[in-house]
Amino acid sequence: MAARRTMVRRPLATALALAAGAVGGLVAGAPQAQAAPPGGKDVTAVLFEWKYASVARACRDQLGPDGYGAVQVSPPQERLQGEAWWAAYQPVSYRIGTRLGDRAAFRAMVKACHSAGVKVIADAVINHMTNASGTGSAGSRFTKYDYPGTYSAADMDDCQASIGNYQDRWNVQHCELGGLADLDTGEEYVRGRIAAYLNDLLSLGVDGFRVDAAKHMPVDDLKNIKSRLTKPDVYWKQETLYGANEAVSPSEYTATGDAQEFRYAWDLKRVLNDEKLAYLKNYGEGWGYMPGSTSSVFVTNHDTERHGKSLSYKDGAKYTLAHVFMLAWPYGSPDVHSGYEFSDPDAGSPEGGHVKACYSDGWKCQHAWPEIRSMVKFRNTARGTGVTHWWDNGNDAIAFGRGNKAYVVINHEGSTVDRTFQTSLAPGSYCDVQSGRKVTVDGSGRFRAAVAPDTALALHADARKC
Ligand code: AAO
Repeated sequence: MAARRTMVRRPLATALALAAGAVGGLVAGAPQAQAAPPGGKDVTAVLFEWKYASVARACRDQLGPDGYGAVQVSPPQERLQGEAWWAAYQPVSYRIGTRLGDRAAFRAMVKACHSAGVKVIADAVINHMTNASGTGSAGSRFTKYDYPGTYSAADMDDCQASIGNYQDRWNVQHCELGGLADLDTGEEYVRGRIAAYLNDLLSLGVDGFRVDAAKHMPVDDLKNIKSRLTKPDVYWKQETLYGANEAVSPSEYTATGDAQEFRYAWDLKRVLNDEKLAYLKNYGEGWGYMPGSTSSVFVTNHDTERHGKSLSYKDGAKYTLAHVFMLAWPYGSPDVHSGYEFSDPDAGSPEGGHVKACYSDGWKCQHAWPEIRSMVKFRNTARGTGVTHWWDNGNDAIAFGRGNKAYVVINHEGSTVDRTFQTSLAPGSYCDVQSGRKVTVDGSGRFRAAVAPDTALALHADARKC
């Protein structure tokens, strides 16, 4: 359905130079995609389907003070009307206006988060448009393939069948994901229109994007679109599910930014449920995952917590301990998903996205759980240090240090682990940020502790007193 393609293609070398030159940033040596939102704090809180006014308050009262580097907000573009959360992934136009807030609310949220030292990552749905028809959340009329003022049928991709074969690259990248109207991102007008939307968000102060359904767009198309941005080095986190023997590989996308390593979440569920924490000793590249320097990781996201491929808040201590591990372990750049209770997997966020208070109306506020929020500063303090003094009991109790900056013990056994741990920490008193208890490290870097079943202990150089 594409109009004759008159795109102006940058020679690959130029695009790579642009991409490489632009994304330099955090990784020493060869220019790499950033493995974190710009700046020295690499933990992102994903406030899933939160109203922007509530996000602003969270930035001020929680995320900033707790040391989160960024907040990821749900798609701001006009969407299907309706309460189901997945309406957010059915774009109607690139106008900013949804149940979560209008342009003014979005702008105010970015300002408030920046004032709190928190960067803003917008979830960007740019692979497709809705397959429904009607009036959108900002008042635009539309039908499938015709979105007046944004796209017409000529801008849709060449295949109007649903994706049915992940072993066929053309099928995955030109047909319709779940029947959603696939945009021809190889076409000049579409590339320009997407870049204009992203540049509009950049003009409102956005610091990065979560690129939805990235693997359904050829890397070259995304490179081209990114090169048109007013900030080509913007943080670019791509949703790319790994699939064994699939035609499209997530690692292709690290040429333009970070790629999400889904196996991290899927395998963590298996290890916490059925295997041994001791297996985590080489977690990351040692398990065949993509390089941590350009990988985005999470324990769960809004899809996996619903279809069961990862742990979820319903898994209790396993879920909490998985977060303690993720935030203490130096692989990748972590997202902490913060959602709401659900029994109906389609249910939208409570109260239209308004968060009166954490732990009310069904809001889970995982980002604020003491065991999780305390590990954000642990991670920030340990940044740049390697793993030292790994210990495990051959089963479900592990411990490891991060240079001379931090040390963590994670006990997923059914009994208390009571022993002396060897660290590289300076002697003195520390606060165990998990329990709030005082721990003393002796002159040889050792401390004795009894760590109860399904709990953790975490010390770091910036928490000497409780
Ligand atoms: C759907 C229909 C619409 C309908 C709507 C309402 O498409 O026609 O109107 O329901 O009934 C979300 C919902 C969808 C919903 C959509 C729009 O989840 O149900 O549409 O909103 O309302 C693929 C994509 C990936 C995508 C995922 C859902 O690659 O990008 O499907 N995720 C994003 C968002 C998601 C959103 C969309 C995209 C759409 O995060 O919330 O959808 O914007 C394999 C492939 C993956 C593939 C999965 C699922 O994964 O590799 O690429 O993801 O299958 O189809 C093993 C395998 C691995 C497999 C994995 C599955 O690990 O190794 O290969 O299991 O988890």
